[in-house]
Amino acid sequence: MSEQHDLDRLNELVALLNQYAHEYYTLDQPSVTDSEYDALYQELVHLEATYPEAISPESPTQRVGDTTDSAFEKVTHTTPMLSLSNGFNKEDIERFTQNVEKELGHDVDYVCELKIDGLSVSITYEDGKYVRAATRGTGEIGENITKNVKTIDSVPKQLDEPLDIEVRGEIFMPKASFARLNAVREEAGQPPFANPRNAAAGSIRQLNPKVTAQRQLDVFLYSGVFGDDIPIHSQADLFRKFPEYHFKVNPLFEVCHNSDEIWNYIERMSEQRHDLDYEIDGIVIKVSDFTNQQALGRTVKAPKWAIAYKFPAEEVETTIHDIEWTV
Ligand code: NMN
Repeated sequence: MSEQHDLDRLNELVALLNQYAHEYYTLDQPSVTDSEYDALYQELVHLEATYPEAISPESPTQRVGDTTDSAFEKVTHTTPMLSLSNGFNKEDIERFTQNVEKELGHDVDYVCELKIDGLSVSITYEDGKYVRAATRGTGEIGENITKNVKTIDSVPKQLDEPLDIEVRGEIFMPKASFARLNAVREEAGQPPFANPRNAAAGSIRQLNPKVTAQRQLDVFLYSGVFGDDIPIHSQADLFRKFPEYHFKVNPLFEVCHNSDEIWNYIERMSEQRHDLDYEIDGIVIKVSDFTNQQALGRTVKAPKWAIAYKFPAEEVETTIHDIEWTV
């Protein structure tokens, strides 16, 4: 293929993926499946590696999410909310652990956790009181969804101690709530939601929090921004100690020591995933120790101390093009 052909394709992919990101993040109406999006994204990553001078700041590889032009008030994140680099097979996981250990010069503990298929949220407490919740948005600026997140029962509104802390995690709709919601909608002659992620995103970005309150959303928290007054120094600490603060975490995390143990966790969870009462789309692997995380740093859009393994597309995947969308 000629260089011009490659560059034309590169520009075409930037435009196409930006359109898909807008449909997915802002409109809550994706027109392609995640696997289709991920395959095009990887094609772009490879073209940009060959032609680094053609990388534009508008490229989806250079930015998080989509622009936030919705009716919601904007919130500036004090610490950016990043994306995660993706992996698709055992070799990608091995490359990740090799890079980490080469960069740090020693072995490390990793924490494996389920990648919940919902939408990221940041929740801020001041003096122990729930004060603000925001979507990830562009990673720098999110949407203010304080009133909507307040309707989720598992989100504490008052902590036992007067702490200043921001917690982050994933809002999702359990499969049972999703089935009930769609049954009610069909009964009422309304079009069903396509999947729990889409239903959760549509429900949390309602201008009327009373609608959100009826949607039975839930949350799993997996990170935080806090000071030395909170004795959490690693991802493993965080998962063990968050429940003491009434922050809900997913209990199925495990500490692993190498890529074989990580792959074993991935294989076990791939088998169990359909028995869970919420949807997951992969496994997140993080270097556990916060000092090691800091030493590794970040790329323009993702931490270098974490990777998201994405499950392969399933044969029975719904054809997204046939679904009528609504929020
Ligand atoms: O939002 P982040 O953390 O960057 O995650 C990206 C993932 O979100 C992608 O790997 C993809 O699976 C999904 N996504 C899907 C679409 C779509 O149109 N189906 C668009 C953008 C992102």
